[in-house]
Amino acid sequence: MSASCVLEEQQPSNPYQYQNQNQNQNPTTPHETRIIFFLHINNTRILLPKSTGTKILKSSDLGQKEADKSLLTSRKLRFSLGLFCTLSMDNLSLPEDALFLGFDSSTQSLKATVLDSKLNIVTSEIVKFDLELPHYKTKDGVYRDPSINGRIVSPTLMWVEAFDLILHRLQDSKKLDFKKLTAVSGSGQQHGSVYWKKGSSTILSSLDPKKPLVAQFGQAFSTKESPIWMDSSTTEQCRAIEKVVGGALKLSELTGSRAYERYTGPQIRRIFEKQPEVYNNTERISLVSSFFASLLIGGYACIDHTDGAGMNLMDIKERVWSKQILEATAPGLEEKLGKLAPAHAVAGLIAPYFVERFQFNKECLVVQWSGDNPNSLAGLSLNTPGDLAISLGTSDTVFGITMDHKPSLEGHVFPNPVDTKGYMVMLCYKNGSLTREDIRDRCADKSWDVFNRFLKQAPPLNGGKMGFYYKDHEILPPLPIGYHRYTLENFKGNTLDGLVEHEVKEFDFPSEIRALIEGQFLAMRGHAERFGMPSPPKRIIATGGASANHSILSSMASIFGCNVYTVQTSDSASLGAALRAAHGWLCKKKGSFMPISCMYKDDLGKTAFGCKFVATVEDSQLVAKYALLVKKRMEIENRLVQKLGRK
Ligand code: XUL
Repeated sequence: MSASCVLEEQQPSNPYQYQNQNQNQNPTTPHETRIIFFLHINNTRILLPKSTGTKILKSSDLGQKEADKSLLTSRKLRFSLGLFCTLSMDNLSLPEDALFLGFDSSTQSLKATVLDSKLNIVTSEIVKFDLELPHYKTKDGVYRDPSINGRIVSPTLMWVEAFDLILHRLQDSKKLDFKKLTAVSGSGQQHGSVYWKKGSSTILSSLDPKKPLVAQFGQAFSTKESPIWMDSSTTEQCRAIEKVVGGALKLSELTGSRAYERYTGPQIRRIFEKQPEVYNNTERISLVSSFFASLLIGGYACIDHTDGAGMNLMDIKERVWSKQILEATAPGLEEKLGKLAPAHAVAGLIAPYFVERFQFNKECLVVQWSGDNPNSLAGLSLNTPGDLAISLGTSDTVFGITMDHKPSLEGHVFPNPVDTKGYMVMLCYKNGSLTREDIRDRCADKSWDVFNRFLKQAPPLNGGKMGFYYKDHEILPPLPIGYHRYTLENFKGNTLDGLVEHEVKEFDFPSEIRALIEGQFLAMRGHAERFGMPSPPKRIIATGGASANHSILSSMASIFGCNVYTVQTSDSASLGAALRAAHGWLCKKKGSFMPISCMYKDDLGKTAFGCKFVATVEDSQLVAKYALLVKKRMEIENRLVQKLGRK
């Protein structure tokens, strides 16, 4: 291999990046002068774990033939790909006719994507829960419990039946030769949990291939309803856990997040308190991700480090369960959780059930499943700290990467699923696509075409009309259900001085639609800046259902002040899972971790992971005006939180 490489040593582009704004630090003082390393292989720029960069520099300092000394002094180092690949690829590649399968078990559907060894999509499938499994009577894939404020669950068995269905669909489509499947992995909605009844490991390990899965798991769960990420019924448990460990910031320092209602630890504590018989009758607690991995290996799979960080139970630095927090959550919990494993690790071989029933290759590896947002990070090949991803799905999320964990009272830090050293940072909004659909149905005749027409009809900045739309209890900010609308009198976009806002009952339809879309992005930008994410980002990669909507993406570009890109499929989570399946297989073959970016080789553009440019900043003055609106919005939002927010 003779491709040219450059090692670039760089200060963080934004020295305040990921600085915790909640500790009264002086925001004008850079908190560190840490150096990050990028490796350029032909046209691909890869963020290296700090230690790898240092190692390469050291080996070159010591006189590696490949090193170009003159560039070393200018803080750039040229060397042959061979040097880097001794640290990573060792000439490993995927077998030519191998296939890799990735699932995504999300709130409203189960999806599957198959990749070939060139990382192109072979086929994909989807099962929509409400539509195709109507006997579970879910709405949006969930039950909203009318008797308990904020309680939202999904029927665990529905996920099992959806798995039967999607596997049969893949088989019937004849587009997938199961024998060629070399590895499979998956993505699950984060935080959701499954409670395996005592004795269920025997059910898992002795599945009868003549029967569907759903017929065999009817009695396997100690509660038939899995709490999911939309649940907000555990505020009391959150405060109690934070109190025991020394406060919200302390918990964030330990686990990557302060206590959040949807996080699995508070959910487990609630089950222990309110349904002790369920807790006592449970032999294993899985996340949605490790639950599906368990089905595939016919035994309990570990929880991976990345999804494990969405539980408020894992020590994020050491990547082990925190004994102190386990004790603060529920007794005897460690035994019920099993072990943790890195996201690239192999969970096990495919169970005989799948070999016999679907003709999987019996050598097929099951790579650890992880959360949906971490899988999206892999699917969007996000590997540069200045880039942000925005996922517009049932939940909206904003995420990026960093090499450090700074505790904060807002947002989340998870281990990076495709880099053993780095972290993923994220903000999450509950009012995503379901709220957009609610307003589309009410104001735009249930039609996206009408919605887009109205969005274009109302001018950018919306003549000073601003809305806050919470169809469900919001996560960020922690506000209850409710819609709040304001008009900013005489807003010209030049100053906030003297600006007065008036609360109003309603807007005309075009203004309502623009207020919703602008409001969602203004909030994201305001929170992202407060959390220390890059501002403006170098670029945004958008994904999720609404990323197919150009009018929405063009608003995103104007509000964030940067170019917006998308990838080939809006389902980046199952795509990322298929990529991680291939990555896990390579790591297993190599016997150690290798950077996932080595798999793209020279040309990301020839794979399913190439990015497509979709929207740009058309008017820089508009970006400046939006900056003022962000400020105003945060002011109003703070007041709403003071008045109505969860305590
Ligand atoms: C992330 C979160 C949601 C779910 C959606 O913290 O709660 O994005 O992962 O599936």
